[in-house]
Amino acid sequence: MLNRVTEDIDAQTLEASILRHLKSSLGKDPAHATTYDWRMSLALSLRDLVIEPWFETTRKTYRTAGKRVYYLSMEFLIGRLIEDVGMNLGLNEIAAQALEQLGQDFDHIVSDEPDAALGNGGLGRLAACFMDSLATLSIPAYGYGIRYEHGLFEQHFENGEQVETAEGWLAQKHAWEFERPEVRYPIRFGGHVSESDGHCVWHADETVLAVAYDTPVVGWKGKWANTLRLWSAKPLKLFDLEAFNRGDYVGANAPERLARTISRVLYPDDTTQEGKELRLKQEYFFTAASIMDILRRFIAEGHDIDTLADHVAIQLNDTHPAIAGPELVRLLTDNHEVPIDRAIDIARDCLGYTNHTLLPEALERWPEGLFARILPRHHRIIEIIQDTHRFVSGSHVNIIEHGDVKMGELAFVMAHKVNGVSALHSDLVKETVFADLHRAYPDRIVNQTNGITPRRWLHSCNPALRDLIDETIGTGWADDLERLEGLKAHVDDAGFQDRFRSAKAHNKARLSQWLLKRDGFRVDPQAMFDVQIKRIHEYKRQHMNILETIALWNDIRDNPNGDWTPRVKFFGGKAAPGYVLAKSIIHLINDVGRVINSDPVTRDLLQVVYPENYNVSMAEIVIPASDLSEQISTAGKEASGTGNMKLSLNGSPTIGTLDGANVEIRDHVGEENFFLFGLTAQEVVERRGHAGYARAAIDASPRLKRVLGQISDGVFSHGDHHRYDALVRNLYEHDYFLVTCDFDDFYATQRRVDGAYRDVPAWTRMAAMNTAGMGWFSSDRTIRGYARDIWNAESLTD
Ligand code: 26Q
Repeated sequence: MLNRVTEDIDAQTLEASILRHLKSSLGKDPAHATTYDWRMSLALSLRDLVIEPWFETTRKTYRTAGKRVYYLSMEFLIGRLIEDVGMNLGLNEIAAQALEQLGQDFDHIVSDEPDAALGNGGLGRLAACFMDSLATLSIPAYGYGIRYEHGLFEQHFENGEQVETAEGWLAQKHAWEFERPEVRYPIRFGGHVSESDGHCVWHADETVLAVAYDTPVVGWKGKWANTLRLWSAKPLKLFDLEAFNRGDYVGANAPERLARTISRVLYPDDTTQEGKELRLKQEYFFTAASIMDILRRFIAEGHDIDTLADHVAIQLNDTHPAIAGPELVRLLTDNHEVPIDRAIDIARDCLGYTNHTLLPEALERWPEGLFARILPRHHRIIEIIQDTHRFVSGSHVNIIEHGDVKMGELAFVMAHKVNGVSALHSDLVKETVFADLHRAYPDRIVNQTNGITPRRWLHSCNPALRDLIDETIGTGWADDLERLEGLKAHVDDAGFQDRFRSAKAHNKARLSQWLLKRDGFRVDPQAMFDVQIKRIHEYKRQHMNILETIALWNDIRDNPNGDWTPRVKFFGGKAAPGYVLAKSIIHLINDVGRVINSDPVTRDLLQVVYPENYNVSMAEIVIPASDLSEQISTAGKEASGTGNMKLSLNGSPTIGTLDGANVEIRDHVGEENFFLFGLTAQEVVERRGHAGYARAAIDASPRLKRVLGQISDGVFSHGDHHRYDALVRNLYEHDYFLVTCDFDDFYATQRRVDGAYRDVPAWTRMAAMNTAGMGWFSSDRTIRGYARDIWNAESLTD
């Protein structure tokens, strides 16, 4: 079914449009066009078709004076857009025909597009899924972020070790954006604050311009298109002509260099936070520009400033934009004559804060001295916010403490709702990080379990399964995902099972070919594809997974004629460049892979694959091909996870702990379709109280002891006995993440998986029950929850 905008588009019109763009936008004759030229022409042609719904969205939004949602995020991990936009417009087949007429291959053109990798992992990808759902639900919304020149670094392996190189997606023109040179705000830093008759004046000593770049975000069937507005930093003064005339050629470029630094590069850390000045400047830069833009739009519509919260809902994606609170208070008091107490109340009514982590080392704090130097006016405002909060609530919790400005406490106090991202996580937020503030504001913390967009993560990335679902329960599930329940009636049907298995086999063959072409690596597509794809972290326990792999290898070698289930262990993910232990885990996985993959005894039973540079586009190939989803974090540490949802939705059962959204996934797909193991969050806390728990666990597990001995003996490191000293010592002496305690249960559960996988109909049923049970995890459901419980925003569908 096509929609209003695109129903009159056929292959001929699209072909003509592509040729027109090739000529007028790219300045190329078809005879000399490169893949880039064709790709840009296709993207621009599709972009043309989004403009009308985009304008219509704006007109509708202005007509109904409803609330607008503003999603502030340091990260938007978007990936590629051609296929995504094409899918939403229902035009991918037509585009493929048009290109074929032009002698071009659609898949080849599509894969030429660089990923927009403006994020580290889960948090950034969640923001992208939310933008998709906001558009699909016709909720007037803007995403605000930074237009980084360099997205997340590219990962290469050199002798098995991660090395990073700069990513350069903007080296080519970005087809989807519109530069808005007229939408610009001066963003000030530093200086001092003076006071005259009760009025504060901030005399800054550095100013850069924030310039807007807009990308339309079109929803399902092209009915609605919101805006993703990314800010780029430009110098106020383009060039220091005076310095140039003096002969100071380097100095002449200084203003430009200084400004551009701010939006130059995405910080590649996704947990440990270092108080880096440039990071604070990035946070303030994009937050201040966004708040100014929001206020400008509000005032242009002629509303009274007192009614701001009736028209504006601002969601903070973690604490990274938490300076939004003080900035809004500053603008209301200093520029709009609102008394400060009232300004704080208005700001709070507008703001919501989403927490994504309980790890103490990940909670943002800034040295007060640094903070006051960069943002002196905000520093004062935070002191007033703190006093007001303590006075009103009677709470003794401070925002500024031990010489640090604590962004979590600031965001909490300045938001009318604070949410966790899974049921377990939200409970733990109440019990741990924000226990005292929860007592002071008992109605503030709510839960909004994460979700994923089924358009990108099933409809688009898994055409084989999509077609089977369409034929089994009809279309209409892509924006009403709970319809997948309808598959349950078919999971025991032999015909359905056959087709479900062929879809999986097709996707496994696709991944195998991709790997062979890209890395020259050959995998056995008959084997079970066991997949762990996510950032590398101790708490995610990739090391437990590779230790289990070694133990399995040992057991196969001890009994090569045993009844083994062939497996390919897939790993994918990057480590923060400064995270030494995570990098050591990567090195170990690659070392182990090298040894195991060249062992003729086990070759047909066990392989380890770790393709370089895991990103959104790789996820789109790997996830549909997965048989088993590894979600094995230490209970209580993974706030939610969203890869767990993508894999289960694509018919890949989970082996996992009771952590994050795993708990709810298990409830939805049924406990018999989920391989549970490991300590619970409560047991984890208890176990940490037992002195020497790690050594005790190792002593009780001959299997684990042997594996650790092999690593120390240099079996995987060409005889180098010391390569993994730190890693092994950490497990013996510390093991904060309880790898040693969960190891045996993990190993035993994996062997249960082996058995289950060999019962082909039972396994197929289990995989299909995963797909059928995952409807609730659509990000459409999540966004409806935010709209209802936090934003009080409406969907404007007609
Ligand atoms: C902070 C300060 C300085 C530099 C970087 C950062 C920083 C950057 C990214 C801190 C954290 C992040 C990303 C966190 C993240 O991705 N968290 C994940 O969020 C997902 C969406 O809610 C959850 O599903 C995951 O469980 C959670 O780990």
